[in-house]
Amino acid sequence: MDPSTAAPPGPYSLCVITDEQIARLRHREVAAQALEGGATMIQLRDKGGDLRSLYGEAVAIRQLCRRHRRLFIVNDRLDVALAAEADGVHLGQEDLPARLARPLLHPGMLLGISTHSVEEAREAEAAGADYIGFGPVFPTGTKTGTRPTVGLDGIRVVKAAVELPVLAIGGITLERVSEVVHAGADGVAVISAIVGARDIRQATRAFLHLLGRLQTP
Ligand code: 3NM
Repeated sequence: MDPSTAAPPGPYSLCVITDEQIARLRHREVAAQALEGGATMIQLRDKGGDLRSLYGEAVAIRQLCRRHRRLFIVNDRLDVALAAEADGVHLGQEDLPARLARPLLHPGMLLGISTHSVEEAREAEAAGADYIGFGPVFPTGTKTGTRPTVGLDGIRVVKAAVELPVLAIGGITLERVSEVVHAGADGVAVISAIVGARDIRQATRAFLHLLGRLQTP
């Protein structure tokens, strides 16, 4: 297909989630390369570092995302999202519940919730989430202690149950994007297939190119 006929990517098309261990780069460097490759959303995710340096990474990535006009989301840390003036926060099922987090956000800030079942997806929607992550769609070695895989059927079922944009997550590779989008996902959230690639920029570009073709009506 002629790339000029592909639809522009929606804001939730391709969320690249940073991981310093996998990339062996700082969060801001992962984000910079993913943005150059066209990622539509960056999620800063750090399970171990100290809060002061996380804040520093968040401010740097916020500036990069503003420059590229892309969304910037902080995983887990509502305080860091607020302090760094991120576009939103992404919370898991073990974090502050969505109904408590929502009123703490500034008006217009995005709230994303990790969900693993239709029940959790409906609850997130009722609590005022703007989008959900749904997974793990496929087995993943990136996150330990994940719930059972939801598979492509899980995406179909959750899309029928909620109106919210659904970002498929967990084991998403370039080879699997097509079936995930055909199952109804509004976008994909990716760690290892992009952040672990030899060339993050190029890997992001390949995902975006494919998503653009698949999402063109
Ligand atoms: N959340 P990769 S799966 C961070 O199911 C995360 O909620 C998941 O990494 C969930 O793209 C996952 O390398 C890891 O599989 C995604």
